[in-house]
Amino acid sequence: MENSQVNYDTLIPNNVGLSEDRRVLKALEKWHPGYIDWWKNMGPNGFQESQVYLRTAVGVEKNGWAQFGYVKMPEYRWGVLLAPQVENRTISFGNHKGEAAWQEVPGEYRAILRRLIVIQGDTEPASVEQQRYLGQTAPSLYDMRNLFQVNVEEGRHLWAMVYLLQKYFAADGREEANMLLQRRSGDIDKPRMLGTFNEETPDWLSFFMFTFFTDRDGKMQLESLAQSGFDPLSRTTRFMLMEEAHHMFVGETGVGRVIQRTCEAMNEAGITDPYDIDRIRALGVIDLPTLQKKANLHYSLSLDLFGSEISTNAANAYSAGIKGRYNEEKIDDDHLLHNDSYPVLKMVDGKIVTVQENALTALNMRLRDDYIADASKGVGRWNKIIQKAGVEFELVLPHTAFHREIGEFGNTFCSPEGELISEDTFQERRNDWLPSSDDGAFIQSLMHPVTAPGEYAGWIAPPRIGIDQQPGDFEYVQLDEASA
Ligand code: BYC
Ligand code: FE
Ligand code: FE
Repeated sequence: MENSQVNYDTLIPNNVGLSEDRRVLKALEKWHPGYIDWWKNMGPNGFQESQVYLRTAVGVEKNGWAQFGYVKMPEYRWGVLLAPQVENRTISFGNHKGEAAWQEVPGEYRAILRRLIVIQGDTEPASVEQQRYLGQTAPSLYDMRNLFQVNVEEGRHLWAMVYLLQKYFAADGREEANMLLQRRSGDIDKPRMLGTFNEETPDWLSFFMFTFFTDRDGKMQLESLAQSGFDPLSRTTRFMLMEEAHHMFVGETGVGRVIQRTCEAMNEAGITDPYDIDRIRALGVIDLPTLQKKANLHYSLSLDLFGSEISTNAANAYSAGIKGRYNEEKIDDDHLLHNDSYPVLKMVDGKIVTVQENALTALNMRLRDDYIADASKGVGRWNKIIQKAGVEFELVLPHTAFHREIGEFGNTFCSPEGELISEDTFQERRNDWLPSSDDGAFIQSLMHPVTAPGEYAGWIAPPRIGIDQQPGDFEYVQLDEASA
């Protein structure tokens, strides 16, 4: 089928006919060395000469797009891959509902589209920067390989957005593409655009929580952009979503394996009280209350990524046909939302209440609700592991208003249970609810690299199956001398 096979003729693998599109090919070839520089300076620290068992996309069809093999990360075939074009696709929501999807950028929506593409693009390299030192302390070669797989794919997601900027936005697109390589996570002068992407990912538990909670925001945002009337954006995000599934797998199974190991160690030692923290930590595993605190942190940071509950930006993007809802086509309504309302959590007279708001301006809140439902299912699966081990403890998602920076609750203080409190009370209780520096130091004390094939650090259980069906002692990363 046309467009389903990836062309490796040019330096940049692609299924968008780059070899016939000289202008865009040249622009991307010009951008490429800067990208490689960025990768070498800001990508994984060390391991650049190691052979890593990675999957690379060789096609874009649902089955059989991935090929596994050893590759040095700087030689990874980052490419421009769009999901196959849906013939006669029409726009399914907003003021252009029923019209043919756009193959070019409509002039009137140029600014809003560019902004969304730039924000999406900015998060991808940001996450690689946040995770760059983790290879040094990987609990196994399996985990190290998964980290690097996530990293190269986030790099490819940057390529995906840069292609759109170079192809459809001329000079200002080129400028934005360059800026995406200039900003740095956590840099005071030129930070990444969204708050969460300037936070640290200091240890592997944070990495797993991040891929569970923050990559899941990525999933929800990409699902909304996959609905876009701008067809190239829809196609590129649809393909990104296929890669995204693995990132959430890494997060969910990563935390799941930590939980499993902790419960096993408690059972072996005959410890039944999950709050017997000193004794549990002495076993070299991470106690469940600390896992809860890490979850509280990464969940609340991720909720901020949905923007304000009430947003005219979101309403405009929807009415313009640029950004839809999660599962837009499966929703049974008029897909215009002019006369609909949606329940929104708000601060009214010092209380948290539910208010019916215009459904268009409440779209961020709606997407956040969909996100919460999705994340809750994963937390439920973690709790099954605890239950099965016979330990009495339940992980819960904190209240939406807990520890927030953006939106309705950005200026309030709230307990994880949803009780509004004073700032003083919040500060007093902070270390009970969020990881303290002692918690951080304890977790850091466990972060010793384990690099023998088939071996795992004592704080995490081995995975149930290998990547690409490989056996337990498979050498997922062949360390080079500099990294070994
Ligand atoms: N931090 O109307 P509002 C991923 C700004 S993750 C800082 O409430 P809107 C990934 C906002 O920009 C997915 N600023 O919000 C995951 C606006 O500023 P301006 C990334 C923030 O626009 C893991 C002002 O506040 N993709 O892919 O409706 C690893 C008022 O905003 C924040 C996207 O986000 C914040 N948290 O919604 C790797 C999709 N929140 O314009 C990758 C594209 C808001 O007044 N982006 N602001 O200067 C969007 O759809 C929207 O821009 C947002 C915000 C949902 C982010
Ligand atoms: Fe991504
Ligand atoms: Fe991701």
